[in-house]
Amino acid sequence: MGEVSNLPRVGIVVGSDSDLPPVREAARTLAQLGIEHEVVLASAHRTPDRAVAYARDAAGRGVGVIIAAAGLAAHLPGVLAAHTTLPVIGLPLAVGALGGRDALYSMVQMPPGVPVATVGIGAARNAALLAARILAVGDPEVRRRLDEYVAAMRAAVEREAERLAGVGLEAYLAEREAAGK
Ligand code: RP5
Repeated sequence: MGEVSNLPRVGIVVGSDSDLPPVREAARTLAQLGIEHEVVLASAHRTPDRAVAYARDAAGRGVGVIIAAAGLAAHLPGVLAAHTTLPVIGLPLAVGALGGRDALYSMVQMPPGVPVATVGIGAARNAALLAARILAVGDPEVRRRLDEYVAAMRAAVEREAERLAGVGLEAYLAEREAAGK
């Protein structure tokens, strides 16, 4: 798959470098779809000026969607959304004593007027796929790649369903375990 564009079209913003491992799957999914992206460290609390500057400049730099990942009292997506009209996808991370519920609620309960589209706790792949779906509205090449992605996913499940029907539960589970799943 070649690249759709050389400029980053999705900005993945994390609140801490400790958030980088869980967002890796978002970056990999975007790469799989050939969508240029950048990963940026900017905290709403520790480096608020940096976070605001990123949000203000993003559209002018060609970014079309922002994914904002954070844990705990996760104000990052809301702060970014307050400083841009780009779509912002909140990715709550399972950090700390509340296992990500705090981050989820911080992101999903935005005041009217400043929306954040929030995915599930740790759902990095869905965040990337949602960003791709948003870009696909105005980009047939991204739409084509998403259609291919969905077709491949469907084919994989069809193969699993046939195998399960063929060998039965116990053998299927043994194979699955042997494959390290
Ligand atoms: C949040 O606090 C970050 O998004 C991170 O998930 C959490 C913990 O940050 P560190 O203490 O690991 O830097 O702001």
